[in-house]
Amino acid sequence: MTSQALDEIKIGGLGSSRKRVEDDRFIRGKGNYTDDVVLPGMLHMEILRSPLPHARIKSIDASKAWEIPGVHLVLTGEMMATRNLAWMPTLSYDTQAVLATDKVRFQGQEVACVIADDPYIAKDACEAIEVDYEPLPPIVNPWQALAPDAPVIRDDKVSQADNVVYNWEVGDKAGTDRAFAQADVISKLELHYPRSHPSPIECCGSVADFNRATSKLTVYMTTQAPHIIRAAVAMVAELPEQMIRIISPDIGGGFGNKVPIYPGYVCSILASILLERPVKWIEDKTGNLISTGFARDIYLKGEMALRRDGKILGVRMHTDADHGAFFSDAQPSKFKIGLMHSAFAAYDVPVAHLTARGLYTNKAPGGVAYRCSFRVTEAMFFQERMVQAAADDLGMDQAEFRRMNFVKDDDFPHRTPFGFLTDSGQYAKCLDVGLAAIGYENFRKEQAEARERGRLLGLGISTMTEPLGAGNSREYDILGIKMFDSADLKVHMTGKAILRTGARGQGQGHETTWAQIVAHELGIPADDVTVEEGDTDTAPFGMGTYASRSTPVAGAAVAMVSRKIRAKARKLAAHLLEVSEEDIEWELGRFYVRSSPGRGVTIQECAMAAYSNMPDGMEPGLENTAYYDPPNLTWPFAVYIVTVEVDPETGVWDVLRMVAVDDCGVRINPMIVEGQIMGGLTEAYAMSSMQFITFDADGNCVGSNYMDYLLPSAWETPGYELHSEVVTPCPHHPIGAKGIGECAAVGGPAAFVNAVIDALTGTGVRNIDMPVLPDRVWEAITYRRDVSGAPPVRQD
Ligand code: MCN
Ligand code: CUN
Repeated sequence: MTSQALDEIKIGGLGSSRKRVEDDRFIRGKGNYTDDVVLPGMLHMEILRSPLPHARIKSIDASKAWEIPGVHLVLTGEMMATRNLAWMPTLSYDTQAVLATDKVRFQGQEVACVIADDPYIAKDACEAIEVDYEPLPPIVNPWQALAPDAPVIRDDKVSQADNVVYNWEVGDKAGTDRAFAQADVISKLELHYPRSHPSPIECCGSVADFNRATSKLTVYMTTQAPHIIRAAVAMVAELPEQMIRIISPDIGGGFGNKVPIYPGYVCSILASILLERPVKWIEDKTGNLISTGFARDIYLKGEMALRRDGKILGVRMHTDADHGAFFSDAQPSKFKIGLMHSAFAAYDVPVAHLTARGLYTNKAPGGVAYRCSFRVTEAMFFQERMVQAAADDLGMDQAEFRRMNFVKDDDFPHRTPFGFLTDSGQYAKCLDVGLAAIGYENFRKEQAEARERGRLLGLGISTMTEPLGAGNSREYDILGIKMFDSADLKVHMTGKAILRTGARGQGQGHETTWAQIVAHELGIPADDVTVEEGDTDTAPFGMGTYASRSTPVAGAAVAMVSRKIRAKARKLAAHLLEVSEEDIEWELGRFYVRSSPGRGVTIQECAMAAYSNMPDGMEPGLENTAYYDPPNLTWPFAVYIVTVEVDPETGVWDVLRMVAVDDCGVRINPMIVEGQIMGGLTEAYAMSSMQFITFDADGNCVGSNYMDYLLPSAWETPGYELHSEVVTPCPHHPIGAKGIGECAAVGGPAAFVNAVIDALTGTGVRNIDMPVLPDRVWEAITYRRDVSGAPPVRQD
């Protein structure tokens, strides 16, 4: 008797490059985004934003706005204050103004809201509001924030006498000092990782609908974490949690931008409660670019203690992070600077010390989220730029220096210098695959020859390992809510199923890939499994999608709930086959009798029996829920290698080739994984080459539109050569998968910058801050000096 197991690839199981089912509606323009939601009697809200970065509000006169026909409500900070809603708590234990009362603290800050019959009336009415500002000096970088005579931005907080948000440290200071005392060579580098913005195609928005008759509040909103919002609304607005329904419909890209809670959400909810009508708020592009979820904006002073032969003896890092006016990081770790201390996790560094300082400035709050796993992007960028500088200082080969210092394959589990526990990886193998693909030795020869003819070629290597997953619940929580996730699977009598999770995809393809895990575990074809996420009334409680945690946590829950279903189906099979459960074997899609493999029942037959022919005493139905609390984070690894040619006359640089070797363990859907990598690499290329959103000396946001803040089109985007041959399954994940959603955006930027710096070998230039714009490269080449990108930008 040969096996009757189903062909896993054919049913769309693990490893199948199944087409994305959600794309069916997306490419037909049939997605259902927040702005598509239209409710009877719905009103529209617009926000009046501050034109000034720092000013005292002397008065707000909204009387002219109230007089405009079609205006239903004007909300100001003063009115919010009467309901104790002028300020809201942030996820980082700070407070943030919902609508400004005392001062405005960044350009674009929310000052008032108008709710009207349509958005145009609301916008006109916003312009009719008269605000009398008394300008204060703006602070646009940490050095200004630290100056002894700096104005205190957060004078609303009694205990705040300066502009320091936090001082934090981790590692072994004394041990690190000893390592530096013994070093043959000390390599130093100062860097700025500039502000960047996730800029999803869809901006933020909400439609709040409070029904006085039922007391139910339904909010459609662009959130990556609907259950957290429900809990926050319940706690802050003191509404009963079962009366709150958060629906996160289709999301047009999140990239971290849709993790935080924004004033617009709060105001639309309050307006709906006051007016007893649905209220829609849809942010415009400039509003999105100037006021929401910035990332990075952090400075590094890095030092490496090195032995002459190339061994890293110790690492010292100090970071100054610019958090803007409110510390509103929506990140789930207990660490003030997120997971910055994941730096050097892939290298065998005996001892390290990190100090981190956070500063308030007159900029939009942010600093944390953008395809990042919470500062890991900065950690890996700093690490790989420092590693390149160290190899250069030692006169060592870039690849050799990395290989020599990598954690070895048999050194796992490995305690990183800052205390994480990594569990698996094949770092040297990934590097070898990358070097072979790019033709490393050949390129180095070509580079030397080209240089003799005045052509500048460069090669940049970057590696990354990322702590992906958040939780486990022991170490990760949001305001005390533990980090785990969930899946709920209902198998109907005809063998079709619906799966819901506590995650909320924003384009990552969850509707496709979760069904593949069910297919792998149960043999139910993926096409027979509908996946639904984002509605708190139907989905099991979960922490949402960020930190590439969906596969590590919710994806694991999908496997676990499928196994629960299989365990019950096995009992049903035994009943149908009239044998005892111990005599039953499983192969994909089918249970059979061990002694007589031809006698079997399919999973679909078991499903039917669960509703029509269950054994006496068995609870009917075939449904279950699993909550999954992972024992550790997952640790994917990647090597990115870029070659470039720099034009010495203009500073323009072109990417010649880019090779990416990603090891994210078992791949559920190889095509989707490749899409995630290509998207991340494109964002990395954009950040390193062209994206410029900064502040001038007067605190004006430069780059608050897509003429200035550039998104690369297919024309600018280089081609990528992806390699998938290194697979190190995650030892603790039920299907061996590790996260992938952010890896390329995390590890990519340093590869591009390292390549340009490598092309300038011999000029003495050690750093050009991102974005590595042609004029910066030209300046570096012409004046043989480093080029810093720290604001305020020069006025010349
Ligand atoms: N996957 C897989 N095999 C693996 C790992 C993942 O097939 N070994 C699949 C997953 O099933 C999922 C996708 O790849 O369909 C991404 O999975 P995962 O790495 O778990 O990441 P998340 O689903 O948690 O997505 C979050 C991550 C983050 S934090 C940002 S930011 C980001 C990113 O995803 N935002 C995105 N990628 C994005 N892609 C799109 N299109 N839009 C965004 O907003
Ligand atoms: Cu940090 S951006 Mo993603 O984790 O949503």
